Amino acid sequence: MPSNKPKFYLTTPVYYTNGLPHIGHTYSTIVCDTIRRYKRMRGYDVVMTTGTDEHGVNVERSAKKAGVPESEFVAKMAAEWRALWDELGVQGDEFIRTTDLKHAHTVQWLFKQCRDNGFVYPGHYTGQYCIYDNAYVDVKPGENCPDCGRPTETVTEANFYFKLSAFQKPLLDWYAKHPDFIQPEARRNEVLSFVEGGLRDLSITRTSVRWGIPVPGEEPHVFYVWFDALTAYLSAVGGPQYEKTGYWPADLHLVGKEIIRFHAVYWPAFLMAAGLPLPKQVWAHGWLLMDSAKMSKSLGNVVRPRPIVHVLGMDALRYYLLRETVFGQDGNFSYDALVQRYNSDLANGLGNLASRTAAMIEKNCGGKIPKPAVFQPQDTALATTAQEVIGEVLEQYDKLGFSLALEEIWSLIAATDKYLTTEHPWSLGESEPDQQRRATILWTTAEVLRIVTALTHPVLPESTTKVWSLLGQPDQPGSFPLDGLRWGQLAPAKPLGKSQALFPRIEKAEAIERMEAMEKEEQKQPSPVTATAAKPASAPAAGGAATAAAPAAAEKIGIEDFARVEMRVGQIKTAERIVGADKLLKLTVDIGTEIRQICAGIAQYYEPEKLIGRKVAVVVNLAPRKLRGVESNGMIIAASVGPEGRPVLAGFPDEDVEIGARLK
Ligand code: ME8
Repeated sequence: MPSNKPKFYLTTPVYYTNGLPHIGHTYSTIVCDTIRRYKRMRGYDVVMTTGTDEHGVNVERSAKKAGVPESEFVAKMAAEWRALWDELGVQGDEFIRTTDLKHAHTVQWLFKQCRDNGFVYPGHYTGQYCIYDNAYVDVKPGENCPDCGRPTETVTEANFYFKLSAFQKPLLDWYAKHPDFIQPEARRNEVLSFVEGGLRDLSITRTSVRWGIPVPGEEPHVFYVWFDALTAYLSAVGGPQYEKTGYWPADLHLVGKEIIRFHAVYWPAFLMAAGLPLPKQVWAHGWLLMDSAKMSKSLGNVVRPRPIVHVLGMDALRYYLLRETVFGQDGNFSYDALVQRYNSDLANGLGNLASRTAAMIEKNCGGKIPKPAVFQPQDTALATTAQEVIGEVLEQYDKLGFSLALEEIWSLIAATDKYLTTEHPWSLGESEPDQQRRATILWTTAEVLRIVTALTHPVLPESTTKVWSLLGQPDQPGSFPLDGLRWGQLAPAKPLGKSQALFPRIEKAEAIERMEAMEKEEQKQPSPVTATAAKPASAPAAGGAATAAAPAAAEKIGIEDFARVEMRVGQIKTAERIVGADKLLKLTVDIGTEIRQICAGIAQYYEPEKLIGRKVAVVVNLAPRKLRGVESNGMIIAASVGPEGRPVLAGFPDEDVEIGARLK
């Protein structure tokens, strides 16, 4: 049955698979899951996508290091990411992997739309590339990446360009017309000034990378990471058939602030070029810091979510992350603050209110929700506060103001604790008026608890489900429509449900010690891939372009794979040594159709002058690259002989072969 509810589609970033999740990734995912649950409770038909970004040089290298083919590496890592989100109660509806076939088709389709509309052209690019951030960076050779501080590499390659420069005005018009497109305000200003400063065309394919989605008919080009990764948002909800699912355009892309530019500039430009609808909003949150630095795998200052969940429970982590940091700003992580919040807000706050309310109703009202009698002004004052809190919390949630929303809810809990202290129902006697007064107080308290439970459910899904059933409420709190939440809906006479432990108090030092010990154990664990890897990966075929569904490198290849390597007979025209590179010779080689410059690592074994006129076997469709700063456009085939790998040039001693003849 098609749903007639309004649709809401939101996404987390698709995370790199060359590492495992830390609580920075967990933060984005938990926020999305909270919004997803909240929107459901507001009557939306919600789809949330998360997933993994599995292509690129980093994965090639990590897989090689682990000694497994890339496909095996990413499959194991993606499974780890998925398992963790399950453990954290994250209810992602779609888990997209960029190695999924449906994703490859969507990327290829999107490229075709952009190309058919005249926004793609072939070219060459040389630049400094940061393989860790998968981006060209604006620095000189030898300089480090300005974002992450790690070394950059000089890359020269043939590629396809996307005419980003054509979108400066359309993007600025779009931002002006949709002032909420980029959030928060500071990020919007940052993006505006970047776009106002002028946009350079963007390289969207690579020939130097094997592990990627092939550009159809243009092999060995594979798609550049961002053209590939961003498209995952669309692939997850129908790709080319997005109109059938009805979830595109996305309502919200939630990302960390370091990737706002890709989402707020490149992505809308790709979509405009393809004539597709644009997402409604991109929200860039701040970073979780550890000792004032961004928590990141490369800095090694990460905290993993599992030890926290094991010691304090998943709701404690969710609560801490959403309460402690104002959404949009950076926030420092500390175990001390985490346990402090757990004890004060969850154990002594919500947990204590729930258990004492249930215990008093159990003891005084036969375990059934009491029927209130006459309300006193102090009861109605609390009712008014609760009703106001409902409105304010919904407003804050709508603005993603989680910490303010939780603050409001906890102020209601504090007001209720105070109310109980002043009304002290435990000191009332057994007279009829006393019993009636006690019933009114306890009903009022239970009603606050019901409201608090419904309002906190998106953040604390596990514990609120327990409180909901403790209050004898039907179904799950997640199916309660928040639009209809009002004071006074708690029906009397319903028996209480089973009492379950919520947030047992914990000694701070002991909790921290346990979490830190587990964290150390986790860090010591081998990667899930190296732990089980058995097969060594073989070296990639020269010039071959692996596809997303390509067989593992160690397996046998089909003739069609071999046919991709174009080898021809070439004749060496000139040969010279390269200053500062004692192993390399710079050659010019006639390959029949053109003269190529090729560098060969044979200087220690061949005199340059003796090579002139020699016929050699040349791989001619290899992407150009620089060796010691000298461009090499092809590869000369040589046998590698003996333990030191002495090169012996392959040749044609039996017959005078024609220059340019193809080797098969
Ligand atoms: O950038 N604090 O993937 P990624 C808060 N694959 N959030 C953090 C964080 C921290 N310290 N560290 C990571 C990529 N994050 C690309 C995305 S999307 C089409 C492609 C979160 O694995 C935050 O959401 O590096 C950040 O943007 C994301 O993880 C980066 O994940």
